[in-house]
Amino acid sequence: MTYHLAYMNLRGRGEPVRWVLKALDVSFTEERIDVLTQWLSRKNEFEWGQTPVLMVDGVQLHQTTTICRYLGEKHHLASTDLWNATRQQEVVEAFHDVSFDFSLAFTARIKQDETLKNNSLEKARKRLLEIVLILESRITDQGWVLSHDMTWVDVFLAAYLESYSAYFPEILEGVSKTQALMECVMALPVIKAWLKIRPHWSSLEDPQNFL
Ligand SMILES: N[C@@H](CCC(=O)N[C@@H](CS)C(=O)NCC(=O)O)C(=O)O
Repeated sequence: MTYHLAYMNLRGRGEPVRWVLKALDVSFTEERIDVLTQWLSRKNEFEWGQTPVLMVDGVQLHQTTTICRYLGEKHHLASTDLWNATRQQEVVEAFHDVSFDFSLAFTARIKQDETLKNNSLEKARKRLLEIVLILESRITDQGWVLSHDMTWVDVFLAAYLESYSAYFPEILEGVSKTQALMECVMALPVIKAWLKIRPHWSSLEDPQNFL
């Protein structure tokens, strides 16, 4: 089985996929497509015209959460209880939905539409403050989302939490289980190693010059 990830030169929706691939310790190659200079000429190569795309033995698999769930289940880093897995997926989708507001904000920034940028970011911030409370209530005493053991869902959420909290650190205030979950995933040797070598934020999404 070969894995090849195609994504933009961004963290964005690619980072959860990268973290899940790393946590599974499977080998994969990655290409980073420059969103400003390469994307438009490459878009047609992708069946659904979007990334991230995971090439699985040369076949394209689209949709961030679908890719991560497939990887988690395939490599046994997943809940085997259908109801728990489904309730975990609720949390996954809620956090993934917020990426839409961030992408709106990025596009608005490129188009120099400050109003849309600020409105989208504020929508993301408010939503995150709500959904982090639901996440907190679903973390078990063992520290994972609706599970005794770590699953791909924890890795996926930790990746988004780490990115989102770089914009809005307040989303981790008062939610100690959520913060601990993120830190436990970040302490995995493979993730720790990735955090040391991964490319810096693209200037497009860097929280330092974004907000
Ligand atoms: N629902 C899709 C959304 C994918 C998406 O919008 N990807 C963006 C990059 S983060 C993209 O490819 N945008 C370029 C385009 O739509 O032309 C997913 O979860 O993967």
